[in-house]
Amino acid sequence: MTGRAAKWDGRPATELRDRWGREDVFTYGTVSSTNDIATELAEKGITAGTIVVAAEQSAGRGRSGHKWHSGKGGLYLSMVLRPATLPTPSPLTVLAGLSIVMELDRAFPGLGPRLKWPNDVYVDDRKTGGVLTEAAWSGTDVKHVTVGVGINVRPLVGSAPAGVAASHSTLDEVLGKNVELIEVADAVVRGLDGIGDVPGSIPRGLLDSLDHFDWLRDRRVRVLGSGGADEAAHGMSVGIAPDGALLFRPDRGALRRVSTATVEVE
Ligand code: BT5
Repeated sequence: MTGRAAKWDGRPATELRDRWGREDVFTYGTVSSTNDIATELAEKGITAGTIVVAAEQSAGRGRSGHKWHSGKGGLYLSMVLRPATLPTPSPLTVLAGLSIVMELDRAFPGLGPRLKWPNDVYVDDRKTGGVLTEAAWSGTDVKHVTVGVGINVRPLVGSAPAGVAASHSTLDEVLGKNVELIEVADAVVRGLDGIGDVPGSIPRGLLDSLDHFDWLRDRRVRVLGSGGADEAAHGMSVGIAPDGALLFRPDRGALRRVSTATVEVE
């Protein structure tokens, strides 16, 4: 079910367009996924920087077909990017996550957000948000990219599945107050705007921050390959490389770079 709404968070799209300084912002009540809408708009030629924001999602999703629980009271926002090139693998997801975490840190003193490689926003050692980057290609040329961001703001009411209910955090609960959704959206938009044309690697000026906000650094982890738990490698997460790869030191063997994987702490 998708319903274009005149307002989001009580604000008309025109106000959000002015606030965020761009040609287009599309506001929705309930939408399947803001990434779907943004990607459809991108296919039709909408300008870079266009934002789609919804009050809730009926089919919010994460990576690899995971579900993203998207009840009312969270932020669900996607932005269209049109980078000239996109390396594969690309540092974009890590860069977007880092930029958002840095902006949340500035906007909400005491929150202490962190990036859990590659795409999770962690607060209070639990997952508060995530980034989903989806690119459309024409052969080897990138046509457009949609970066979707979900952040838990209000407490997730009853409908959250048990696994999520046990392992998430929300901004309201950690800060002990009603956080304004618009302030969360402002921080996310500033973070995404800061990416510019997607660089081939994370800019030098951000590498200290990458290290500082890296939630996995110096933690014991298991890295799950495509074979699932049976193929887990155990060791230490030691950092993130400028190209966005996780640096993992297995218990046996040399330091390795991991570009795609699920990482769990032990
Ligand atoms: C993500 O995937 O973390 C990316 C989430 C991106 C959501 C945004 S919302 C706007 C845009 N439109 C969309 O449809 N998506 C984007 P991943 O790393 O695969 O993590 C997914 C996992 O997080 C799930 O399998 C659950 O275990 C957990 N999870 C689901 N909903 C959650 C929530 N609300 N809070 C915390 N954890 C959640």
